[in-house]
Amino acid sequence: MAPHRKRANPEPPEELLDLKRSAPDDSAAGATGVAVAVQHVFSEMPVARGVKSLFSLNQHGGVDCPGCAWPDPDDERSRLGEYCENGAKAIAEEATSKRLTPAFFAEHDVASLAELNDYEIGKKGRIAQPMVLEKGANHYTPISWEQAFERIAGHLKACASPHEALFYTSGRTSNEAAFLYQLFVRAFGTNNLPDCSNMCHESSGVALGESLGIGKGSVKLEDFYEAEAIVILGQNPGTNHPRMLSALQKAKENGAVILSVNPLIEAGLVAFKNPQQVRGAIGLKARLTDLYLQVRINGDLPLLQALSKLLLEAGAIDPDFIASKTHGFDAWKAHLEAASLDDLIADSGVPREDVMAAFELLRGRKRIIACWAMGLTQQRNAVATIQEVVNLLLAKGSIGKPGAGTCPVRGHSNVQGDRTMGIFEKPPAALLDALEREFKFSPPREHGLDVVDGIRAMHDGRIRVFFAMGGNFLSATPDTHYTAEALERCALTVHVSTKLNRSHLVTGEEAMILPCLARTDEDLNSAGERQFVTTENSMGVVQASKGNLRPVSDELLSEPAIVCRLAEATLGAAPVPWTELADDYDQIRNLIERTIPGFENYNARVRERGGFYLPNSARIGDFPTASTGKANFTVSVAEPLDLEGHDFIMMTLRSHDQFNTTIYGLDDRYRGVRNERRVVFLNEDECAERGWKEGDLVDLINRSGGRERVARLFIVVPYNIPRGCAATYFPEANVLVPIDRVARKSNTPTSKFVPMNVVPHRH
Ligand SMILES: Nc1nc2c(c(=O)[nH]1)N[C@H]1C(S)=C(S)[C@@H](COP(=O)(O)OP(=O)(O)OC[C@H]3O[C@@H](n4cnc5c(=O)[nH]c(N)nc54)[C@H](O)[C@@H]3O)O[C@H]1N2
Ligand SMILES: Nc1nc2c(c(=O)[nH]1)N[C@H]1C(S)=C(S)[C@@H](COP(=O)(O)OP(=O)(O)OC[C@H]3O[C@@H](n4cnc5c(=O)[nH]c(N)nc54)[C@H](O)[C@@H]3O)O[C@H]1N2
Ligand code: SF4
Ligand SMILES: [Mo]
Repeated sequence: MAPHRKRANPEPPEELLDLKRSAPDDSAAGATGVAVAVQHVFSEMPVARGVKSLFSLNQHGGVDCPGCAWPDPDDERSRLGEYCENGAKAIAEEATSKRLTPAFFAEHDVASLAELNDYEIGKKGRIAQPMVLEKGANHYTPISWEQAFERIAGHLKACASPHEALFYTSGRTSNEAAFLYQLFVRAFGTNNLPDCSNMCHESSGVALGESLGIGKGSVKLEDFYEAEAIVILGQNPGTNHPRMLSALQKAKENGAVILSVNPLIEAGLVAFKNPQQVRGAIGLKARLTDLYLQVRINGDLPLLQALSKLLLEAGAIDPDFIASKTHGFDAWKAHLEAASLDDLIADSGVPREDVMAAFELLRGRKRIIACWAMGLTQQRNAVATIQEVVNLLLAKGSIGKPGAGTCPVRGHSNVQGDRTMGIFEKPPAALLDALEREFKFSPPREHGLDVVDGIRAMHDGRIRVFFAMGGNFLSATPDTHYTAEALERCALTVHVSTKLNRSHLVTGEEAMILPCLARTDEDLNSAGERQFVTTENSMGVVQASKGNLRPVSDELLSEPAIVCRLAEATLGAAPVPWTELADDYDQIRNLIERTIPGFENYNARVRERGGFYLPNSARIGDFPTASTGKANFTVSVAEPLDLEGHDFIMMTLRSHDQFNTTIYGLDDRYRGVRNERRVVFLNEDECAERGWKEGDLVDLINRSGGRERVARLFIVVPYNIPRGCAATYFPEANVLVPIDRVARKSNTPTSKFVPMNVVPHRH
């Protein structure tokens, strides 16, 4: 750590606002959603800019929403709003006309900026020019792009080995930028390419790869309209994928039944007032969930096994599909036959009558879609649970035909595309072979570091340079204080960013912020032509995104330009003509076409309305698994609940007013929590038994792996949540998420299963 710098607090400040409570909502969206959306946009920018940004959102030829990865309809799109409340908030956040000038950084030192909460930090505006934090300095000062690239290149070249650098990616980065970035990093000589997926759907990728031979989901949006049943596990679409509710509504109108599996009764899953329909806007609700299974945290695996056991016993399976397409059925069947139904039901936490009702709903239905998100992926046995979802679908013959299949609902708008482009610390040999063929260099073959192992490596002093393409590494990762120490041991930390965040404040010896264009910004090449980038959504559709707003500063560079200039400064013009590429994204797409499968005729096809679908083997009933060449049933043993001596299991969630670590506002409207984020939801009866009342101030403590972690100053909110379970918001509670509790095989932090105790707050 630099000798003289004042240390910035890595955690959001311990401060309370003024909690207002109301009963949780029983439906999502509706007119309030629209009003809130518009209010967010117009509080950040002039009306004309706001209108321009909203009208191009998710339109053909317009901007792909920088919010979540939910797909747009393939067919005609409504001129008046193919977006949701949270899409509008994402736009408000990035298209804001407020900007952070050098004067701002001269006025505030890094330690005092860290005393602001994340909401306040985000509201400061867009970063307007490259900034450097010199060794020992307390203030960021301006630096020219030229000098910035020279300085970073100097640090990279000073590494004793390329493996002393770590290159993180968040999931908003376009295909073009991601492709160039991984190419640069591999030409530099390492596969140290951790990404936000490591904390997100990594467990899905591993599970689906082993079971079905492809790490992505198999369904298209249209499949929702043909499904007979949709099971939604560990996902809160009303907040995190709001336009999924329109798809669910349509599915329901076409006769699908919907089962929700969640420890919380989430408003968006219960019912929906579609703001794009007159009925919804005037408040008429469409009921969505037919059966709500309120599992205990991580009770999903035993629940799925109980349901499969019942389906097997009833013969409600598809023997032809099982015989022709799968492997391992007999072992799986034997395993479930030997298991005790009573134990499985008890372990799931779901009342027996609800399990039986779910069985009855699934029994006669053959076209089933299973959707899931972080409630399943961020568990120690996440891979096993997701494979149990697949087992059930396989037994029902419910993959590889219309109206059926797997739907891991992805988070960031291009997180899936970034992986397709090769942002992966464990690259497949075929990708490296293709790079070697095309670019005539030998890419490193040894696996690189993922997020958790990268943090450990920094902590051990094995990493000199940390470079982040987007994201907020400090606040998004587990064990905030441990991660802060890790970052502080680097010689240089660099962030390519749009907005200020806490990762810019807790840094290596030297630090830089490189401000980039965002999705909505106009991206002009040297001839003054507007360039577009491309992204891949959660269902494998690749489409164009063309920004149309004037950037807040002339000093912003696009992400592809930043990669090209850094690459040139570090490696020179070989093996890739970097400068030419930054000026013509069609050329980048030509290189992608030549090295990544599925992108034939990329430039032409992505210019067609709605883009194109990437090939998907599982969608067409082909399961090229490495082990057997068939779809694999897998046997998993439900594990005993391991609280490591603590009283509660805590899940860390998103409120309705945030995008990951970006805090749009202070309300979680659907859960009836307003103007506060430092809350802990606890079971109502347990609160009564322990004498805890709403508003009591508590500290939360975790002692996993012999290290004490304390999250101080939280407010008790008695809530409808299973006994022994608790919930807090991410990132305030990340200080408690132990770095050493990770999912097996995927190494994902178990952010939905944090053992903890609640004690009265100590001043
Ligand atoms: N507006 C908005 N949109 C977003 C994001 C955002 O922050 N804001 N983030 C984006 C990203 S990167 C992602 S990954 C997705 C995240 O989307 P989600 O996965 O929906 O996000 P979480 O808030 O983490 O919610 C997880 C849900 O899982 C439930 N859950 C927790 N533990 C369990 C369990 O053990 N079993 C079951 N069955 N359920 C459980 C919780 O009650 C909650 O409803 O959203 C994306 N979209
Ligand atoms: N406890 C807990 N921790 C979690 C989770 C959880 O559920 N619980 N969820 C995990 C999940 S699913 C994820 S995906 C990660 C998210 O981890 P990250 O992706 O690292 O975090 P974000 O908060 O999405 O990053 C926000 C920052 O990205 C920058 N940014 C925004 N748009 C752009 C852009 O267009 N270009 C560039 N270069 N920068 C941009 C802005 O500076 C902004 O401050 O967090 C994980 N952490
Ligand atoms: S559902 Fe997701 S991608 Fe669609 S408009 Fe809303 S935030 Fe944007
Ligand atoms: Mo995510």
